[in-house]
Amino acid sequence: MRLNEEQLAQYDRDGFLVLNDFAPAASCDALRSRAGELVHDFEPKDIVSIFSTREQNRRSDDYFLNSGDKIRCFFEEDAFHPDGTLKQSKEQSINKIGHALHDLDPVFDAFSRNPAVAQLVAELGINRPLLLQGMYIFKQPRIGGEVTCHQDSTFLYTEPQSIAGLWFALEDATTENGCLWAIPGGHTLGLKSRWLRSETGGMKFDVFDSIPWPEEKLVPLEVTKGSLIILDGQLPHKSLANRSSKSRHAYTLHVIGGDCQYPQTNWLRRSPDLPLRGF
Ligand SMILES: O=C(O)CCC(=O)C(=O)O
Repeated sequence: MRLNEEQLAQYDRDGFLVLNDFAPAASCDALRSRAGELVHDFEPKDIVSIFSTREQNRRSDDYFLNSGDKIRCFFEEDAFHPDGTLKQSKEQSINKIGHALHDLDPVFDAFSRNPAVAQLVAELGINRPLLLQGMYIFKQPRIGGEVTCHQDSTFLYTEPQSIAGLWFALEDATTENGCLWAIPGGHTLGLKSRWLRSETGGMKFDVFDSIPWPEEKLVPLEVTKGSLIILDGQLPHKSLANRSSKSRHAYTLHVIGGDCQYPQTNWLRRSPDLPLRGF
């Protein structure tokens, strides 16, 4: 698939682009099935890490901060009863799997490095692309947590800004089950903050602009299974909690330009044994 001039202009103007029917249903199902196996094999024991965008500082546990070059499962914030038991099955309690699925798992590797994805990234103008982050998001029925409004460059920063997020819908995503919302043109508002490693070992936010997002401008990006949403790294976007009985699985791949500087203060680090790779 080639992007036409109108689509490129749209991406430039809005900071996002929706491509319907990008991935065949069978490829979506292959990822879903593989994610199911990974969760099945996941033994929580005493590893209970929760993914929450509300409490980024408190949740900055080592299990999360060392997951940039691993495959790890994170629970939904609402997964547990007060006594620590799960409200739903383990399979319906995981918020996401991250963050090196694209390098460590053959099924996700093949999907991520499909020539159609490589061509698309080239057409977006990302030079010497490197695949930085591969993440599977479940948005579980009833307990799927809200992802508050943010810019991906806050968390994955390069100089100059080069990151693009590829968000693949593995199921239909609607306002009912927690689809993405975005502020058209919001990528031109500037980067509001960076989440970075502090000198003392933890994480901190460097805030450049504390004016709240104009959330009244958010529009829902309802898409069907197989659709791809491309997100500029500076585009403000969010997703609401999923209180419906349907899941909303998605796979996201974040790509950066290999000529850009990737600061070691970013949370996502790779061991020298697993350097970043392109397509
Ligand atoms: O899939 C979602 O609900 C949100 C994902 C997102 O915002 C992100 O990965 O940056």
